[in-house]
Amino acid sequence: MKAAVLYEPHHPLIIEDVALDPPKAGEVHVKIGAAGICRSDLHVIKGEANHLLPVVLGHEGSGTVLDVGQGVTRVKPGDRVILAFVPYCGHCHFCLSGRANLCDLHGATSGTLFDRTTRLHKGSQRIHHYGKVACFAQESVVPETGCIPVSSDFPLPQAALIGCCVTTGVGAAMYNARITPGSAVAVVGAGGVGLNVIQGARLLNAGKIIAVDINEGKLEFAMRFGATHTVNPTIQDPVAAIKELTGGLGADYTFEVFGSSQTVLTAYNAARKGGTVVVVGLAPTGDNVPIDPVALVRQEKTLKGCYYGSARPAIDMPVMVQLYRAGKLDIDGLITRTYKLDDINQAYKDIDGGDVGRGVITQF
Ligand code: PAD
Ligand code: ZN
Repeated sequence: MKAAVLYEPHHPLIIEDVALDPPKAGEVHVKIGAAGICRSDLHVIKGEANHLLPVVLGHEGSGTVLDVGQGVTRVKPGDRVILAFVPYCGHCHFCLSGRANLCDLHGATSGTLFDRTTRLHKGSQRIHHYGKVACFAQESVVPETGCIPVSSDFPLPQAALIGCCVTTGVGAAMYNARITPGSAVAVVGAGGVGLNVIQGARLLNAGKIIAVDINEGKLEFAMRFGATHTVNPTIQDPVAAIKELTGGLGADYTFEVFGSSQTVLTAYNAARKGGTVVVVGLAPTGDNVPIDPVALVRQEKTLKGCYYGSARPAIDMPVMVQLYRAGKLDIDGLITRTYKLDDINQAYKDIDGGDVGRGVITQF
């Protein structure tokens, strides 16, 4: 089957035929229906995040079950599924304490399936699976717990986006920050994930929602998803501007959704005393944020990370499906470009070049 393989950072993905072994016990063979273009894959392509190579990237996916391995009970052939990039083992401390997004076994087996082997290979060369999803391919084999069933009339591109940017962004607002009605919110980075933080804040009845981005087009687009104010750091100092918009206090909640020490610091400094700073973006490996520990104490800020929207995919993705169906989450409007798998390198140029919304591969 055809897949896009990354052999080396800073090199284009190679579209080629690779072998995909049948699913083992507890695994599911899926025909990929849609795959979103997210910056997390780009971090690997640009060498900003380390990963075992070669790898089939793609972690924002959806598809249809082709066949299942031994013992699989959650899905059957023909089912439509959202693919979760943190499937859960169900046995570790974090799974058992209700934080399946932090599954230990998943972290320990990064790049392979749970049994530490790959189903992907080319001759004798093993090819790794990004996020145990590896959806930049015609087909994939994924853990059963990485399959979240949706009804067969649910659109595949929208399902794919629930697999990452929607759940990550809305979840950051809803499950991690737990924004209270009327609060002032600032979101640094209004890309695919940031727009979902913005619409999550709108859903939770935030008072002010300030979108911060260096790209004017992204700021305009963010207004459609609920931003009430915009700040462009290339034109004004973002911290001063956010303070001015919040009566000199700073925001109750700030979110960093780009991935750099600079934007983390902006989010941190733009939060008011007692405010909450949620870091969603993945900064390059080795990047450090200079935070004054005494100010942290005296200002009682809360600084926290948020992985996969602090969501429990099996429980919370169906919530995203319901909110979309009820017209409360706009996923259709997020999808601004569609691509063929063959055009994947162009798709990554487009996200890095500043195109608004989300691109999705719909033809494999
Ligand atoms: P994206 O490229 O669509 O959006 C990033 C946005 O940041 C763009 O609109 C940029 O213009 C904007 N930006 C760049 N520099 C600045 C700056 N200095 N100030 C303000 N805005 C700026 O990316 P994305 O939305 O796909 O991903 C965003 C980050 O979230 C990225 O680091 C990705 O790896 C991470 C991510 N984290 C999780 C998680 O579970 N925590 C999941 C998915 C993605
Ligand atoms: Zn993603």
